[in-house]
Amino acid sequence: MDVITIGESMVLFTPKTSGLMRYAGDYSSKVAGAESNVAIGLARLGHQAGWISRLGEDEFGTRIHSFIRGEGVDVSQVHFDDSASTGLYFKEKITPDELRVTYYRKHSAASLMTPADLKEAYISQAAYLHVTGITPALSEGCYETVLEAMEMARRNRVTIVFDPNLRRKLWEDSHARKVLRSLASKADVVLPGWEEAQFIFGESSPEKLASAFYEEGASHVVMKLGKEGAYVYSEQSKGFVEGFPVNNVLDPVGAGDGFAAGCISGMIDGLDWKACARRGNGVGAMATLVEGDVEGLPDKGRLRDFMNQRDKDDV
Ligand code: KDG
Repeated sequence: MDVITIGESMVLFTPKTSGLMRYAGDYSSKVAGAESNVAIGLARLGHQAGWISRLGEDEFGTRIHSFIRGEGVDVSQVHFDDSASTGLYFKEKITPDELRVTYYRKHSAASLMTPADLKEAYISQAAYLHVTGITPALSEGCYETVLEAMEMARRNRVTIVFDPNLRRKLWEDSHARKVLRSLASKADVVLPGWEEAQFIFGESSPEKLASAFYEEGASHVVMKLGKEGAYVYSEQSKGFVEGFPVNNVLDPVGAGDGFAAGCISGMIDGLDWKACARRGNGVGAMATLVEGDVEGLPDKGRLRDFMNQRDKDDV
């Protein structure tokens, strides 16, 4: 296994019309969840990815399980729990510029995860463990599960990649700040957004904030700067990596997960840190061109064509 990740996935409903959801009659539905988005992104790029989670023993749980398995992700460590429901999430396009996300996931099956959901033998055979700041926000049990997974990874020399993925709707700011900072300090690679880094350490430049994560324990920091690209900070290399700005963004949600998938894909392929960030930028940009969190994630051929075309356009 190249990468193992842990987290909650939900059925995502999007009204077919814009405006407030109270007026919506028709919805489309898809599958989403930051960590499974990354696993799917990696599988599309030809890597072996596994996803650990719990789902409700209900139709939505079955749908998510089938979809993620169908994308080529290993779901052998996903448990169905008949004591709770699968989480749901709604993405409302109120105006062309205003997107609102609403969760129905309190006490969901995934929020009942505990360290007992983890098998050390499963985690130890991976090269990378990917965790995000969403899972610890779901419940105390989920927080302990993430911590335990990181400890298992550390004991077995599995490289830990942490994406803060701040979701302010899920927890209180001061608690989130403390937990995200502490988890980042236990990771090898941190993939924060610039705004998330400022939330944790206070307003500052990407260079200073990346070095703050480094000083606290991460050996590599790849900071997401949206369409501007990324900033890389590690002992071997430091500097900005240009992004692939796109004019026709259809759905920005999931771009960060695309970035993580591209960046980790580069790490698996042994690229240098700037090239990892560049691949992350490419996958992140492509994710925004299609509606849905994962539908725009490319395979290697499409990614290569997109990045080559952009390079030609720049000449
Ligand atoms: O990064 C995209 C995620 O935000 C989305 O898939 C839903 O996992 C999700 C969350 O917790 O917001």
